[in-house]
Amino acid sequence: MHYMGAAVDGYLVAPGTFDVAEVQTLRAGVDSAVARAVALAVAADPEEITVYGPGHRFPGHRLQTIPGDPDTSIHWESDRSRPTVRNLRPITHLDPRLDARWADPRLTGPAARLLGVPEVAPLTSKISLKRARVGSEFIWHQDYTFLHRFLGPTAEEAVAAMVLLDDADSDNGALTLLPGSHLGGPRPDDEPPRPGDADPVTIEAQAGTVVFFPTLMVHRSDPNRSDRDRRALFYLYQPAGRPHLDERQPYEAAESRAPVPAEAG
Ligand SMILES: O=C(O)CCC(=O)C(=O)O
Repeated sequence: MHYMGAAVDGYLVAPGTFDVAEVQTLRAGVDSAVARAVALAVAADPEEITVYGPGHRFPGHRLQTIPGDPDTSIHWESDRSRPTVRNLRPITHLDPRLDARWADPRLTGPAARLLGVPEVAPLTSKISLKRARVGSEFIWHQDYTFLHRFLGPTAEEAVAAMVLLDDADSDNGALTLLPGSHLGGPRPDDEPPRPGDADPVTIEAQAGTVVFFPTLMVHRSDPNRSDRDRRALFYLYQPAGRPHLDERQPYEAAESRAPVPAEAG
């Protein structure tokens, strides 16, 4: 396996981790899982949908938990005339083809390496669909911010394995990372790179590539301005022996359990 990204940068890029057939299987699993969640969501009480107002960083976006599956939330894009899922979290429990990959050594090996532990366990999963022409941007953020609500400071002990389900480039909203930013501790959402930070790196890569990065890694992505989807499936790992995110009680005040974006960006 060829990895790009030195340890000091904090991330790893593993091109060709999944072959074409495996990517097709994951796409089919995602399609089925999203369809299942959407079918449940349409039956939901509209009162239970949080709509972000004009002052919010995602104005017009809606966040909805799934009836009967309250730990699962859909984040909708803003255009209501064409309801489009932006994110769904968690997702792997909704399809066995997605669940099957948790134990894949091509994911667990690099995740353990980045975390510096012998074994890892599932923390949570998510899909970022970034649909053609519709998929919106992710602002600069760290996944740490969202996870801290449940895990407290140990939220820094987790790694995302981002599996590209489509070729990604700057036109369709490829991920941009701030190398080395994981070493500088938590930062506010939407804060641009600081003087002294490394230059941002946009990961243009083919479907089947996996990008591994820790929760303190600052990252963002542009809207999808192309006619091509840019789907990415995330497996988040933590050191073995710790409970899944959905089994955790909130770390902070009780109100932090209120619906929060499936992602901070
Ligand atoms: O899909 C992307 O480009 C970024 C996703 C992300 O940052 C997140 O879910 O926190």
